[in-house]
Amino acid sequence: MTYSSEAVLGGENLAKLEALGNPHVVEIVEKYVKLCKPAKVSVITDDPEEIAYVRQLALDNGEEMRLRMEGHTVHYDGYYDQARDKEHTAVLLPPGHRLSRGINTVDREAGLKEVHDLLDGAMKGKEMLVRFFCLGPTGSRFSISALQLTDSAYVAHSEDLLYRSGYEQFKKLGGSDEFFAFVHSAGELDERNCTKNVDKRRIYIDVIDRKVYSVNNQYAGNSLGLKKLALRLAIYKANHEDWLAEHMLIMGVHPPGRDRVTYFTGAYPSACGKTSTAMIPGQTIVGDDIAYIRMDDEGNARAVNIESGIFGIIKDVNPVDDPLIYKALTTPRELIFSNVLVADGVPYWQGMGRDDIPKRGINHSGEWWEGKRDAEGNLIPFAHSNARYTMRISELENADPKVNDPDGVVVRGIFYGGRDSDTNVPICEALSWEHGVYIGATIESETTSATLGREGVRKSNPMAIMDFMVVPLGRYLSNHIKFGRRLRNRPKVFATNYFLKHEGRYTNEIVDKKIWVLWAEGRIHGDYDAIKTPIGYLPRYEDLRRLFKQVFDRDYSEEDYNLQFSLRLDKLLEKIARMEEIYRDEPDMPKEFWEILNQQKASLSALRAETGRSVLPPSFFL
Ligand code: SPV
Ligand code: MN
Repeated sequence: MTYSSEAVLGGENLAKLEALGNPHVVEIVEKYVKLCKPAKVSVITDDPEEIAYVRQLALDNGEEMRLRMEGHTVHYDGYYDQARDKEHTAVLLPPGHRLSRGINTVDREAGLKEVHDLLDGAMKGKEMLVRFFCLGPTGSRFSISALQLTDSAYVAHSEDLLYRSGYEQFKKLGGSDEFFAFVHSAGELDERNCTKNVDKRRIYIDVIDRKVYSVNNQYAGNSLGLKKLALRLAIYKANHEDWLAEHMLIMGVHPPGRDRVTYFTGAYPSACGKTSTAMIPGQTIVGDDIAYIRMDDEGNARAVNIESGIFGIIKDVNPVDDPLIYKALTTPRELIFSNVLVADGVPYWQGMGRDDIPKRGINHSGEWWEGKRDAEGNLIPFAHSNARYTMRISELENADPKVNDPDGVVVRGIFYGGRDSDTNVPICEALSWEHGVYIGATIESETTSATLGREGVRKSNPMAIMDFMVVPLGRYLSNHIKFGRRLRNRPKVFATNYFLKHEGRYTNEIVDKKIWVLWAEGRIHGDYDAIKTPIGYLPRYEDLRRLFKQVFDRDYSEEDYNLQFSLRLDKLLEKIARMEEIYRDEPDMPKEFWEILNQQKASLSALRAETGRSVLPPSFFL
């Protein structure tokens, strides 16, 4: 029998599509039904019953399994599909275009052909779900509509937890093609319902046509169109307009004893404390991953979280370090665990603070027992270090009341941070907006043994966004500078470092980030003076001492302060040298970047010559 896409799409589905009054949507859906050849299609509107159908489908088709706790399910990605696949993710590049070093590209025509060949028949025997979402609060000038086609009910279910439904919002497009579209197929599945042909995994981004094609994968960073795939399209759009699309958290900071809230955004590479910053006890969370930022009529920067949920790293979530998330993960609610160990319907993960981890169970490798090795002979840990949880932000006690505000929140401060064991101080304030952009551009992060095998390898990751970059870096950084200059009320920028070490040990406790965040908030309101140094404004000992006492009832010693806030001149100069090397051949860098770099280099070198040592207490500047 020949395949009839018309028959499969059917009258009811088509009627739902046509009700949108958008011929582009109908065209895309028809095109990919014809190509992917699903056995069944379900167009899902914002109707809760239809959304519940998707959730049930993920259980029925075995992509998710129920856990003992009500509402909890577990999903497994294939053993080799546990993280974003940078190698097979590429921007489709038209002839004559160039991107920066480090950004994967493939020729647009060739890439389109390759991925369409892979999608041909990819949904045979499966059900295609057609979903409509809104990136950002509905009815907001920030928001972008998104169309998702996928044969994975897990993907579609995750998107229900992570994004706002957008079928009705699509009607407001008035037939325009100003929306993002994502075509995903998990491809052929194995007996565990995991993608079989991961070697044919491809994620191709077509910024010209505002579409992303993703095939032969399930891990959310690869498969969920609305997450990092949409971020790439948004970065392109923002950089051709006048706004910012960023890999940033958004949080409300609430200083103790004061009746005010100050909103911050923050960029940190993966696994460097972004979610845990947004979740600092006593503060409120707007978002933990992606922000769109625009200027309002008063010249403020305003941010919205384009998501409404968290796809968070579960490793090290325990009652001491992440009490709110831990509580959410251990009480009934709609929640998907991924790649954790399950025994008797109970999930276990690394660093959860329990010492009764079972020696057998099911994990990302299938049936697991202590001592099990993979095909390469490596011991398989009981849970993957990138195991995750997916849940709605509204489930959290500390959800900010403005989470769904169509006007977003006014951004008064921006944090940048990486994993840095020996160079930067725990917190300092940029000397200017341009210096703030420089701080973001020079983020470096050390790899952790959990992810890459070798610990402590520094990688440059400008604005923590390099994995998603689809425009030349120089252009992106110039746009940042321009964006801030247009603002009447420029956010203050802060560099954080939660990972400073001395003689192999962290100089701070995990919870100390709360102090840095509160100090930054106070700076915005003029509560604290600061010490001006070439690398930025540093906190004064007295202010931190008082904050530590007030917040943790801890005596913060001057000795600790000197250790943490000394300028490691040699290390700072080494970092500048690395940046010179990395950026030397980068075309169209903003001139401000080089001015600041050269200025810092000169001041730090002069200090080095003057003091003759690599460590300098900040009191030197008083
Ligand atoms: C990150 O790695 O930055 C994440 C998770 O937020 S992923 O969806 O994989 O991008
Ligand atoms: Mn992220």
